[in-house]
Amino acid sequence: MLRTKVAIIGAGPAGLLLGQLLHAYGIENIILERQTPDYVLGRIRAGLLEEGTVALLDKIGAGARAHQEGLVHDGIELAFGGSRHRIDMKAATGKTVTIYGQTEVTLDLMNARRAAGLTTVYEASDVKPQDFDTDHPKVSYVKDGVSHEIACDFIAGCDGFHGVSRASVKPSAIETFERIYPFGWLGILSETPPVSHELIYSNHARGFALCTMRSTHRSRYYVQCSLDDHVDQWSDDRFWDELKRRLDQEAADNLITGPSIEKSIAPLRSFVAEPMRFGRLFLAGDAAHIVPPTGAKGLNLAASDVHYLSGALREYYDEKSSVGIDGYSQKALARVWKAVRFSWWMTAMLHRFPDTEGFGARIQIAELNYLVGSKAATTSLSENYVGLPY
Ligand code: RFL
Ligand code: PHB
Repeated sequence: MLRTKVAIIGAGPAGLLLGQLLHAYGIENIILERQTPDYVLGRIRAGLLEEGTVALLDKIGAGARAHQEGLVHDGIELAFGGSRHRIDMKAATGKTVTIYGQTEVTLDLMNARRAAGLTTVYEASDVKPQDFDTDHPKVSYVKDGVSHEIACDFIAGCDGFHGVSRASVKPSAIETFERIYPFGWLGILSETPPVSHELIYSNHARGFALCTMRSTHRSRYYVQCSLDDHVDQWSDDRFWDELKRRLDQEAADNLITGPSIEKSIAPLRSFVAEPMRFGRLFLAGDAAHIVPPTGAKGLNLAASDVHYLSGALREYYDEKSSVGIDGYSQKALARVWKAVRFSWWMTAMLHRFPDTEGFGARIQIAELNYLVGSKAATTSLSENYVGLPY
């Protein structure tokens, strides 16, 4: 039987970052991933990193490209009532955010892992965390039709929302909290320069829209859509037309359109599982919680979780202390819930809900006007958006 200290399930950002942090602390680990490396790299998801996330990449020596190629943003724009209003986050908090795609973060982490000679088993099927309520946990899996087992001290479930880790916990040990929103986001990626230097979040009677980017020549745009919509109902022309209608005149006039190179629909949900530790199994990232993308917090929460978890495991091995691992769940959840609240609030303020008409729409506009006109409200938005301290 193979043996390691920490068996990590999932080679998304949470699993890969955890693996490198543990390696930096001298704690050996193996990652098991269901998909191929190309499949993992092909998932177009997050685009915005908090300073704390970039600092973690730096800590493990994988931050160089994020600094070279990432776009540092000092603020965002909020569009409503036909005009745009800038929120200067750097002035409010002294902090910035970095536009750098999840695909690039994942690639940098994969390269760091390969350079360090650490094991990742891709295309591992039937992965099962076992005996984590004993002192001798193990993970079984099948690779190329052959069954294997890894004996370990701890299991880290970094396998996303649909993973096996959370599903392996007996239902009576876990409590979940969920809100499903009555709409989705239709996103496209195009090889076109972004319409504006900074992100534009738009509240519009036709629904929310977001203008973001991956680089100075690659744009990412989203429009709120119905949960019943299918991507094939959305031609590129229809998408561009709808986006323009949801932007202010200047942005609509400046928008450069082009063929989409990716188009997908994502449902929006808030979800938290409590606790995040079950004996010798820890959950981190999307395996434990989901936020709607409106606040750009998902990937950044995965990073703060694994920061806490790696620190707790370092304490366990270096100082022979269980204080860190005993406190992991509470520490992580305190930050998670603040981001869940922020993402829910941003979502509620910016989207059209079935009952937004009339009163609800007026309240949204009043809130947005308050936000851009009040230093206290601008600071509150900013400190959450750039990322609360770890
Ligand atoms: P992941 O990325 O889902 O990785 C989990 C990995 O586990 C593997 N896996 C398994 N492996 C072995 N056995 C099994 N049984 C397994 N089941 C699953 C999977 O194949 C996968 O490789 O979770 P992780 O690492 O926790 O990372 C979380 C982030 O991916 C996620 O929070 C963000 O993408 C969310 N998100 C955003 N986050 C931000 O911080 N900023 C953003 O701007 C942002 N924009 C977004 C987003 C997510 C979006 N979608 C599509 C959900 C925009 C969108 C549209
Ligand atoms: C993205 O670039 O994909 C992105 C940015 C900010 C968000 C959501 C998504 O709030």
